[in-house]
Amino acid sequence: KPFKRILLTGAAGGLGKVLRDRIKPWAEVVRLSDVADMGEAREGEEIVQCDLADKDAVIKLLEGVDAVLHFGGISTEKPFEPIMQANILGVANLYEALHKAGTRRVVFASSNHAIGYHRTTEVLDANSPTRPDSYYGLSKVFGEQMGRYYFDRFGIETVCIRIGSSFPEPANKRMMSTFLSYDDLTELLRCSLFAPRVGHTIVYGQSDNDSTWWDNRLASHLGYKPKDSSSKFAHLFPDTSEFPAQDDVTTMYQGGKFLLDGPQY
Ligand code: NAI
Ligand code: 15L
Repeated sequence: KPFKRILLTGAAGGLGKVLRDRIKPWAEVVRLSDVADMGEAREGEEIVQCDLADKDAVIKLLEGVDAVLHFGGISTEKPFEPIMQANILGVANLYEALHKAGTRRVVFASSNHAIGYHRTTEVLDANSPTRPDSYYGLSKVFGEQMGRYYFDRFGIETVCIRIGSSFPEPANKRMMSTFLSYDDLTELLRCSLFAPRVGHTIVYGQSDNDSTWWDNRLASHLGYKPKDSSSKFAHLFPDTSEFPAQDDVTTMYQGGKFLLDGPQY
């Protein structure tokens, strides 16, 4: 198998559960971590339950790890304090630990909420300015920049995937543009782990949707070719009224309903 050991953080989460079996072909050992319970270790797995905010625990967690899929952390808007612990301190601990361990590559589950304050009438690429729509989005910007700093300083490579909406199917009309199928997510992770050189790459995690706000040409070195499209779910949203609706911020801005929240300091 290509890697001796890869680490998946956030293994008890929605995407972690989906990925647990799918990433097995890529490593002799898959180390799974989360602050929540992950059940028993199965064949070819190691389980390490810990809080990303616990520096000593994270330093141990990274020992012997060749590559990281970093999906752990808070995944929606919350007050600043918990975001700071899990997503800001957590990602700082992670990078320091992987530098100590000699780990060479990270795939970071960033989010569209790093750019959520851009309008849905714009098309963005990897060079577009970040425009976080929440403390959550800000913490993803921090994570992306942590990866950039550790690449410039130490040559540790990171692919930041600004995931759109990765669920079994789109839940609303916005997600027709942001949808990322589980198969395409898996393929994007595979490309991110195995492309020969990624440096510090920003890529938008989206399927081949008919409507898109994101242009991935600047990440073409990953070789990612999505196979799915949200179009097969179009029948779920028969309402053909204008999108974006000018009186509805959840359709005017890419971050959708995150625009309605916070900040709750
Ligand atoms: P989730 O909330 O289901 O999973 C996140 C996991 O991280 C949970 O199991 C949680 O226990 C764990 N976690 C939280 N705080 C922690 C801490 N302090 N220490 C250790 N573990 C901690 O979220 P989901 O949907 O599985 O997302 C996974 C990752 O992908 C997240 O980083 C999220 O921000 C990102 N993402 C997901 C999107 C989606 O559409 N599902 C869209 C954009 C980004
Ligand atoms: C995210 O970053 C969240 O983790 C996920 O729960 C969804 O809200 C997604 O973005 C989205 O924007 O649809």
